[in-house]
Amino acid sequence: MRTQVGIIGAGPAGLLLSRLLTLQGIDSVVLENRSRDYVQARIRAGVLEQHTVDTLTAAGLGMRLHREGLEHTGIHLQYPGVRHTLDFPSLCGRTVWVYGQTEVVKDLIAAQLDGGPPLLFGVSDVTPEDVDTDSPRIRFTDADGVPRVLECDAVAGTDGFHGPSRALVQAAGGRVWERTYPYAWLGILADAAPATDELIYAWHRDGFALYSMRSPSVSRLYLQVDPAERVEDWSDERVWDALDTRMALDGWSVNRGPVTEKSVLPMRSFVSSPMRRGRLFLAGDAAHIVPPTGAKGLNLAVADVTLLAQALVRLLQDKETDLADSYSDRALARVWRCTHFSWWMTSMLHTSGDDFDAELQLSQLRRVCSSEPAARELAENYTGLPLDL
Ligand code: FAS
Ligand code: PHB
Repeated sequence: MRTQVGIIGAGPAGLLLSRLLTLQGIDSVVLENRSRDYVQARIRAGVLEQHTVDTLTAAGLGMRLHREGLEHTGIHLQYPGVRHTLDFPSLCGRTVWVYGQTEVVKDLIAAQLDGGPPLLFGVSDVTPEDVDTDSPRIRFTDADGVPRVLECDAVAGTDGFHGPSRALVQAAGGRVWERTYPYAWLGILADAAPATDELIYAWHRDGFALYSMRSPSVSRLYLQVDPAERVEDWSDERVWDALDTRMALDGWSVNRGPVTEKSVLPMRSFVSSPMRRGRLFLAGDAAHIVPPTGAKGLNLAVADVTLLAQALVRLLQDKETDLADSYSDRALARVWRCTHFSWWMTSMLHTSGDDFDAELQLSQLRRVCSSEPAARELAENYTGLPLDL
């Protein structure tokens, strides 16, 4: 098999990269080790920055997003007795959209399978080789158990945190930064109309709580828990009660309903540098992980592949290496900005049981809720900064 860009991983990063390359006349093949159903069912991000919406729309993938997505003009920040609204258009002139990552991936896969480049599910033993040459290849076993070799001009490692690509880059020298947080998120999906117009980020001495949603009839909510907590120790009743406690406000309560999914998500910050080795380029979770408090993960993956698509078109069509050579530095500038913002939001909102920390967090929250410049800094980062910082 031969293609110009071999793409490992059919998450948002790999699928969008393939789409963007196709629109520029560059052919690719996407290799995914899971099944289509598995990939489409993974419940993950929910908030899209405007540049993500614009990128998907420009790539011809915005129809359902504009029909079913929910445009949001702000968030509520809450601490006991106060629920303060940050109005994004007045603070920074931008909005965000609520449209589940599952839906983004379904739209990307549907477009790929409707006349797009090859997308192979259920592959195994995926091994990139000769990435330090101009003729790398990817060895893999296809879904029928047949060993294959995909000859390429470039390889995109969009295989997420547990994929094989990052290790290849690290083996050639590079470094990683990692911070594991002393808490996790217990997330639920519920068939319940959201009891709020905007997302609620709530600080409470018992722990952080987040009220999000997927549609006018489906709520997505999260609770800060100890990383060792087991899902089976949290009955639906216990979850709803904790959410009501942590987001309590006179005359208001969480809207309950049948819980359809419940899981505990670990929280870490992780950055791997550089995001390139020869003709192997990393993008998305393969290179970085942010705690989901800042709603950056998916949007950062989209920003990476927007830059990477530009670099690969320049390299493979114009035979110019300038954008390929600057890709890692340009991408990492945004990665560190989003890593800082996600750490800052997480540190401000998640309690440690320490009273000194609590006073610092409450002071920071009061500052953001009372100072327009402080609120603007949050709004600009949350709604998404320009592609090139
Ligand atoms: P992905 O991990 O989505 O995709 C990588 C793909 O590569 C996967 O399909 C995987 O199966 C495949 N792969 C792996 N190894 C392979 C191999 N050897 N061969 C072939 N294929 C291979 N972000 C937010 O903004 N908000 C959230 O609330 C949020 N919640 C999250 C919850 C969880 C449990 C997780 C894990 C992440 C969450 N994220 C959230 C972050 C998430 O949205 C990621 O940022 C996003 O999925 C990144 O997309 P990709 O880089 O494409 O990686
Ligand atoms: C979600 O809807 O899943 C979501 C929203 C905002 C976040 C994290 C997750 O910060």
